Amino acid sequence: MSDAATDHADHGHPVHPTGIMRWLTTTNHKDIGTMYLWFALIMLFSAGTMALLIRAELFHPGLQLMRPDFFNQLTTMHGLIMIFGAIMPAFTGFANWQIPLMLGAPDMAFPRMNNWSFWLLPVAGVMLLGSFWLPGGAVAGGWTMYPPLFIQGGVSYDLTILAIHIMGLSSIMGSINIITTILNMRAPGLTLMKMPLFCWTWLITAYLLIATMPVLAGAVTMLLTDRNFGTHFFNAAGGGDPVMFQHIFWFFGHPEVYILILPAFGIVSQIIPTFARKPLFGYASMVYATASIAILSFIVWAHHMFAVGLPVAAQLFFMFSTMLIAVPTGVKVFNWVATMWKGSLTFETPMLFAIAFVCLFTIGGFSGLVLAMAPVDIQLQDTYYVVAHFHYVLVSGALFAIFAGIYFWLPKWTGHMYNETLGKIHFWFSVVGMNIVFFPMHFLGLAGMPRRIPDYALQFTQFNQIASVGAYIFGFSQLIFVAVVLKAIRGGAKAPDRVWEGAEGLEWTVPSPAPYHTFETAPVVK
Ligand code: CU1
Repeated sequence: MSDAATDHADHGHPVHPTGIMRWLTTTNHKDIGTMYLWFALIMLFSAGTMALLIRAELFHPGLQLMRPDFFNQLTTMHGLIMIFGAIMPAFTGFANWQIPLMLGAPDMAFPRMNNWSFWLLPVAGVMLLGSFWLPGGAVAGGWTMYPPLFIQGGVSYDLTILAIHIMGLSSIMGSINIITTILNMRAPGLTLMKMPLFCWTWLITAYLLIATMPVLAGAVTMLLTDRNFGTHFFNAAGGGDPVMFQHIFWFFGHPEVYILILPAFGIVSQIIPTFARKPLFGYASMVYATASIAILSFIVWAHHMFAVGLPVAAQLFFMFSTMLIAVPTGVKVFNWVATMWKGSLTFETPMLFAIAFVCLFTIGGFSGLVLAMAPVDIQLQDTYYVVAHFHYVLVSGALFAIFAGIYFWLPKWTGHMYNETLGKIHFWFSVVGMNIVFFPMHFLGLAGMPRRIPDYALQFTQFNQIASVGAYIFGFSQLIFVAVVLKAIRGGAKAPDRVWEGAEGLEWTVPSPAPYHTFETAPVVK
């Protein structure tokens, strides 16, 4: 019997498995949060490698590195894996680590289901990545899976449908866990309106997931039966309608973009008060703004479909409802700035990423307003302007918030300080690189360059070359991030109880990692 096992046995607790079995069977929210984050990092690098291959092909006009269908496979899988493999699991990792700590709960409400939620993900991840090696290659029709293209593809299309079902199952179980934990397991006296804002944003995100994942599952199931069982949901020749797929898909897809950004709002809302040494400005308005964004996200879906020939009344409705979302989003940006106003600001790496988030996410928000205008959108549909827009939202938005959160909580998670100099180097390469990749894409889109195309007309060359150089700067600087994280895990200066010397209560979480397998062994909160 190992020392650890004897130790546990001496205290009358069950013997815990070690090694790989520990990770396979763990019900500890911290272990599971850690696995989510490592999984997200691996997927980030996989899909990031695809992005670098895309930028390599686009460095020059003409075809030089790959066949056009392989290029389309890269753009499709880059999107699917970044969304479902990198960003969403990373936020779920934060949820697992932080929500029980922030609520004073011993663990998540359903620890065994939590384990299952995580372990479904590597299965789906292997299916998606492995599909590159199937006959015909991976899915090439775009991450949105529009028919009729998606109905015609090879076996990897069926595998992708199954992978999406599995990832949806994982998300729904994770959401049930988060909602139940937040509603039932808060420490005495911690009312909902006193919760750290990160818990609020995840509570609302979890409701969005439960409402939309079944819709996506329905859409891909109809694709599956159209492909294999002779139905004609989306086949006009059989009385179906391919546009109906777009309606169903975007009824999921638009709330999904808020699933990808609301937890980022939550992370940033924890960080800015800490480094401004002031409470968050307008806490209640932040909660109401988050809820408003979530509710509005269900009535804007057809702004992705202005080019399909919507009736004018529908175009106007979806245009104005989309613009309405700028109001609660503006409230949030105002509150973040007001929190910083007259604060005792310091600019460690988490704060730098949070400030970059506020500035650059707002650029993505404004280009979203531009695209919300139906007549403009019809011109810019399927151009690089759209690519620029959603990468400002997802890279300098979601991903930067993830970086901010990792730097912010890593000292509490590992007990060690990370290397601040390396963190700042990572920040500056990321923020400069990110803008070099994506800012020129606005100009390419306005000039008419279509997205998902491996070749382009000569007048687009310069901006594409600039974007590709930026992509390599951004991509390779992420190795610094991995180095910083590994160094902090292995050792380094001991993290103090109040890492950021913030005001008491602003850091919102326990000072050091709690004992292993908290849920089974920890006494009830005293
Ligand atoms: Cu949308």
